[in-house]
Amino acid sequence: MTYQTGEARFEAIDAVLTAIRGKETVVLTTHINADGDGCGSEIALAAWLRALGTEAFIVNPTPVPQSFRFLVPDESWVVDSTSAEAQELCDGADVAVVLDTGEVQRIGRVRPLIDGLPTVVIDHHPPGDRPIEGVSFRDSSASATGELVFDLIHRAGGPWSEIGDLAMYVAILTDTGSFRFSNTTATSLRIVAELVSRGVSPDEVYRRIYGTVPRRRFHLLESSLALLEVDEEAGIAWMTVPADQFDALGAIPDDLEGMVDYPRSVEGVEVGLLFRQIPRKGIKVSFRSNGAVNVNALARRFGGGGHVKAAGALIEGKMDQVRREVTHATREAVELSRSGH
Ligand SMILES: [Mn+2]
Repeated sequence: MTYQTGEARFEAIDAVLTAIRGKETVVLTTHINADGDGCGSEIALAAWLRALGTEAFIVNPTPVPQSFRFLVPDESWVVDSTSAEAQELCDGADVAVVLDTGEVQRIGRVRPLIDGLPTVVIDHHPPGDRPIEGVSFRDSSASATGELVFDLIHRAGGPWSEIGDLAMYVAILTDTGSFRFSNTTATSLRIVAELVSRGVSPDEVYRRIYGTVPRRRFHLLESSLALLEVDEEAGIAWMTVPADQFDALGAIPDDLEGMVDYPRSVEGVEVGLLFRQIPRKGIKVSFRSNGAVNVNALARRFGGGGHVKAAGALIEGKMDQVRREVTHATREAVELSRSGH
């Protein structure tokens, strides 16, 4: 666990503040297929930097998902990483900040863009095999990177902004599964309490994120649930997203958000898995653990990674074969945990 406490924590925050404060242009990025925490953290930090007079731009390896576009106050904040403008912007920037990941391969096409820049990492994932070099503020005990951005702004003494408060709230809300997952701590709740007291409306945010589900998502869920398999004895369950339905419905990766919670939430299940075929790339597997099994370690065996209770991997091969191998390894991992190892 990378948990910077006491003085070390303040030193890490101060080093980040020194690296990004008073700069003319800062580029912010996050991991491929940004989630609520990735988007929320970078928008909150961008809002803070902009309030201080810094030109802050978001350059992500993949577009900001539709469900989090409402956080972007102005389209000019976001620059398409495939555009010539992005290259020009990065060439002229003072520093790059990577949020919600610390791994080189997770920032995809943005990596060459920021290669020559001093880099700052703000992240709550356990460190991976290919860490991004630079000044860093990491804390894997934080529920969300949004918490770390909050700490940073707090240490800096503000300024706080309406958009920043909303973005940090969304970051923590989504990464804690609406304050249900085990990463929800007194600290996360204290932070969101402060955000709510400053004006964030939990009800409004909830409707914005969870009350605007495109209809196709229910059809995709329906056909995926039809493929739910449970091995009660082994304590594992898995679901497969049918590729033909995914295409026929015009679904996007966003539509799979939270789907792995279905197999995970089956009574008696320790690990839930979701399988999806990605054209020309292989099989994307999501791992969710109820606590006994470290799925970060499990996913790493297949070239992936993530958190102890939530991880993913992209595995080359055919669906049947990958599913067989992964469910086999998962059964073993559950068995091992049950035998007390
Ligand atoms: Mn996160």
